[in-house]
Amino acid sequence: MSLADFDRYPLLFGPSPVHPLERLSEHLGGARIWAKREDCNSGLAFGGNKTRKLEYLLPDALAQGADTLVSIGGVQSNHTRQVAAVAARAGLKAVLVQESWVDWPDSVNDKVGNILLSRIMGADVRLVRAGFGIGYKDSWQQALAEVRESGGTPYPIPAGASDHPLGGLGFANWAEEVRQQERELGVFFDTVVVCSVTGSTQAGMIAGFAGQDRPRRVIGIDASARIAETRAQVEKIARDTADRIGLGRALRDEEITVLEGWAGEAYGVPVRSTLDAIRLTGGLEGMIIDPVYEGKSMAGLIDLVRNGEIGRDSHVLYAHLGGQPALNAYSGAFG
Ligand code: 5PA
Repeated sequence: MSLADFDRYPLLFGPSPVHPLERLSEHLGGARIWAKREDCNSGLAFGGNKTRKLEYLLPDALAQGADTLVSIGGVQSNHTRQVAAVAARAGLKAVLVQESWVDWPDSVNDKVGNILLSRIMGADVRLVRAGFGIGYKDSWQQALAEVRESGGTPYPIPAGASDHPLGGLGFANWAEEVRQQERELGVFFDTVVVCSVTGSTQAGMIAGFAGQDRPRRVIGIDASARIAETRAQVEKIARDTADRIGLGRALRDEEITVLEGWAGEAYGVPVRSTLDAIRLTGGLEGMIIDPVYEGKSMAGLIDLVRNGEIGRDSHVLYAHLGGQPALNAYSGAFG
């Protein structure tokens, strides 16, 4: 099997845009930094990385005769909002379990941003009190059982569409897209920086790039503050995806890099470096990033360029994975 053998339901506008971040590169005074924009990859509710993953899960859901997509995330999950959009687009129902993953004292946290959008799109949004965790949760199993009991046919999508046999394919395809865009642009990105939490974004990239001729670094930045779990999940999904798309060799350990240091104390809670990265990127580029994910991976990129870990002659591709709607629940952080 190769990637091309898997069914894909087109949900994106086409290849997501790639462009240089010139003022940020100048400001940092090192590597040339570019961005590839999953935040504007589609017309579905502000897009994001899950829309791309769901291109490969949706055909499977339809083939199984499912009528309801059932998924899970935090109250301000970007993933569940994208599941709601994809369900609407495909004429399916969505049941979304929204757990209290983040201890964030904002009075409109469960009313604005992602959860508001999911409600607008007609999803059955269920608030459940339970802490952060990327594994299979009871609340999700229960939602699946309830859909079955009421005569529906659920299609289970785990957190971030990650721990799913098809979860890594979307970003394996992203790697192929990058290769084609590089050819058109006449540039080679030796380093890719990406935020990791449930893992299949980075894992898919690793598996996809591993089949290309020129090696490059894919640097994952943990945003969950649980580095061992993130690393294990990225490794598992990368190896599984590599097998699935017929890589024909085992991934080497050094191909799997997830760094800690920018997540702060807890998932979903921005720290100083997160807020600095958000302001810097907004102020220099007009590019908006969020306080849960991209602000943390950008903080990582900034430090790695400043300290020379990413060299001056590097061309870095920053994967902008979306997530801006959550900013509405974080106004207090920007006073
Ligand atoms: C998310 C995830 P992975 O989960 O594939 O590692 O991607 C991390 C990530 N950036 C990076 C943004 C904007 C994201 O939304 N979000 C989750 C969600 O519920 O929204 C799956 C956690």
